[in-house]
Amino acid sequence: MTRTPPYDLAAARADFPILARPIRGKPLVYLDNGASAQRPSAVIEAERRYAEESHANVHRGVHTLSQRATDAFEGARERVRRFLNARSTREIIFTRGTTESINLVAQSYARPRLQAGDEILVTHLEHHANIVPWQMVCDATGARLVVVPINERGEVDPEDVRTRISSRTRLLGVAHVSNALGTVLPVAEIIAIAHHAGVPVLVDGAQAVPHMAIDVQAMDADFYVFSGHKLYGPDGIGILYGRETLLAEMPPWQGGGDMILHVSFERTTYNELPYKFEAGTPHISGAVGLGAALDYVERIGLENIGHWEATLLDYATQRLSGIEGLRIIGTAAHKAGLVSFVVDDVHPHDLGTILDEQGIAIRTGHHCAMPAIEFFKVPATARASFGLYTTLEEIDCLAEAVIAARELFR
Ligand code: C6P
Repeated sequence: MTRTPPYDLAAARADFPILARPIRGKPLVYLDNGASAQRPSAVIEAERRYAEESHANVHRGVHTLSQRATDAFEGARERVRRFLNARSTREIIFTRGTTESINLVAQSYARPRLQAGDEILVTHLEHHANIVPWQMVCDATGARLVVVPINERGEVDPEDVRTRISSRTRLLGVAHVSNALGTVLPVAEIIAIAHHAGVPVLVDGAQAVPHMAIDVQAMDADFYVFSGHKLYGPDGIGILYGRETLLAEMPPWQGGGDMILHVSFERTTYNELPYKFEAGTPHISGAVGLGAALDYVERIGLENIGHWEATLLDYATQRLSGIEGLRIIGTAAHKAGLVSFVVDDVHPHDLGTILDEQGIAIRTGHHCAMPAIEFFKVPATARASFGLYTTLEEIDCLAEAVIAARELFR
């Protein structure tokens, strides 16, 4: 495998001002992109320009700024539609992020349909955001959560999805990429199996969108959710894609301004899609920043980014697995750009603290995926997650710092 990035990596790094800031007097080695990616100047500038030139509330005023703000906001919605290849902007709902998107589907799609004895299916490697909202609606309705197992590499066998689906299964929630293990799940195959049994599928795309092009029509997802901040965009903004026929049948989740057509004390009628699900003033500048982030990653090319991250993953796997006492957690055949690991005699939190002293940012803990981590019988892992600006030299820094930490604790 050639180890040359398919784009100008130095130029891409220069697009991210924070990467030039020393941390604890050392050059920053930012390997916590799975938690939140950094923002390029194009995103920071787009938000600033919006605030300086176009800000007002959306959908409300006849004045020029309100119209400009509305155009910017709705332009961002169309940008997201193209990014996901959704059929219509009516299928694109702005939310605060992945977590809120899943809660919206749990409360508005699942809860009104669930009866005692019904089942919601999830896999063993889900993030808490794709477990707890379902547990909450199960508690409220008497439905139950059924879990599709993972194997010792951290993979989900689609056949196990088939055998866990019953006549009571009402929805399947599945990650596209595991944040704790890096596994890329065969979501199109899993969706086909679920649809064969008449079960709709929500795909948690939080960890997938930064690494690969997404086509919700090709994969046939019913719901697809992600957050702006993991995709080089702002925090506090995210997306719920929903198939229009399903969204149309769902009641609003939150009530307030913008989601109504007419209000009286006797009866309120609701706005059309997508506004029915967007109560209150939205995060307008966040949507603008998200649109700029999508422009940015598509300019570099998601295929190019995925290609480079595969090289990084391959190199990191080689370097780390060569370290005595280090065990990689999550060894799926198909992984995205992150490595979770444990090191004999060094608690992951200690490792994270020691690495921080050298300007190296990794995440340690259960990564909000406790069942997945506990499956591997470890209390926590250290996780290095890569971005489009990660270099091979940064992986060398990581490996050398891990070796030094291990020496320290011996
Ligand atoms: N995972 C991580 O370090 P929010 O917080 O709503 O933007 O995203 C939640 C979420 C949902 N699903 C998956 C697969 C995720 O990875 C995350 C966020 C971060 O892995 C923070 S816990």
